[in-house]
Amino acid sequence: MEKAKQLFDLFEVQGTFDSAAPLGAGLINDTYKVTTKESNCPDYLLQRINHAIFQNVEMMQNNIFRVTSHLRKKLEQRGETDIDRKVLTPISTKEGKLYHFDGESYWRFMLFIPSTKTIDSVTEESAYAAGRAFGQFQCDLSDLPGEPLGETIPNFHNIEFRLQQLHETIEKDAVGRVAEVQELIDEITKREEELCLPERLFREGKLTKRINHCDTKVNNMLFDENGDFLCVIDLDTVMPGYVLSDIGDFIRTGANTGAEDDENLNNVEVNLKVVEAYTKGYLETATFLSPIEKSLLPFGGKLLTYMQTVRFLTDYINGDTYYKVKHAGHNLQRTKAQFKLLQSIEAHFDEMNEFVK
Ligand code: GN1
Ligand code: MG
Repeated sequence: MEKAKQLFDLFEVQGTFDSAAPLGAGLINDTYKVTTKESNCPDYLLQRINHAIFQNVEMMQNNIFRVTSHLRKKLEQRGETDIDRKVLTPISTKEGKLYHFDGESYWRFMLFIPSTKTIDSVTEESAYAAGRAFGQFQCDLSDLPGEPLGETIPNFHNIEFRLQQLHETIEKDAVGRVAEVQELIDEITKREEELCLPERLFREGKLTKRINHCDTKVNNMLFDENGDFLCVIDLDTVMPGYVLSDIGDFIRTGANTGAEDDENLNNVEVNLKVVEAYTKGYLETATFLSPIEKSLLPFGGKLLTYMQTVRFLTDYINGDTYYKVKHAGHNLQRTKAQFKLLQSIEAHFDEMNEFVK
């Protein structure tokens, strides 16, 4: 609390600090809501950036600044109202920097968007809205002027790289967990060739990189009191990648009938209605797609679910150094739930492809 107050005074904020309280369910950064005393001053979102994961904070904050400024301009051009609730607003320090480093941690402030909710499970309606929203997001950013955005986490959604990390982790077997997960490793290995397709297409010049959100989990969208879509949040990983990432991560999270870490694997299935609704919304606004990108959209769902299986398993074998965990087997539980979802996607893959056609 004392810390939050000290930080508050370093940033270009309005009003007087009242209180700070933890907020949200992110697996990476620590987030607080900072409330101001005055009712006519905004509240703020304060975050401690996970510097072990986001090693180039300067680059990340610059990306976010460029992206939010560009999105704001697009909203203005469309004559939208209530723009402060439809795009994030980063707050700079009194010295004009987009973050503050206190010698140990990196901190940033954003405007808090009032009267919103996030959702953890979607209906067909909200999936359609999300599809439109993320399609619009990519479309709006497709003409971002200037240099390409930086890769805030190099090779973030590069499946060849993720598999290489997994194999190195298996080699080391740092905490002796490999034997226990051999079956899962075999399942992953069996699919390597198939799932590395986008990287091959990229090398052959058939697939391009565009600006992606790269963390299109359902809970990274804000809705208003009526359940209408407002704003895409968590822009830390906005960077160049394949459009498959964004539809894929949405399918992985929004079209899962269970939880990402569901203990009961019977709960976990792909919800085809949600896939269909999202795809429909997305194709309406993502008007820039090439035929090959379009045809690979369902593959995106498969790829991102596979990639998350690989990433959770890698972290489990590595002794849980990346994701926050609630108990010792948490990453393994997540791995199993993601793998179950992958199997369900595989079983329904033909139907998913029909939606695009
Ligand atoms: C992390 O921070 P959060 O919870 O939005 C992760 C994503 C994973 C996700 C799995 C920077 O996202 O890539 O898909 O957990 N973000 C980073 O839930 O690694
Ligand atoms: Mg997030």
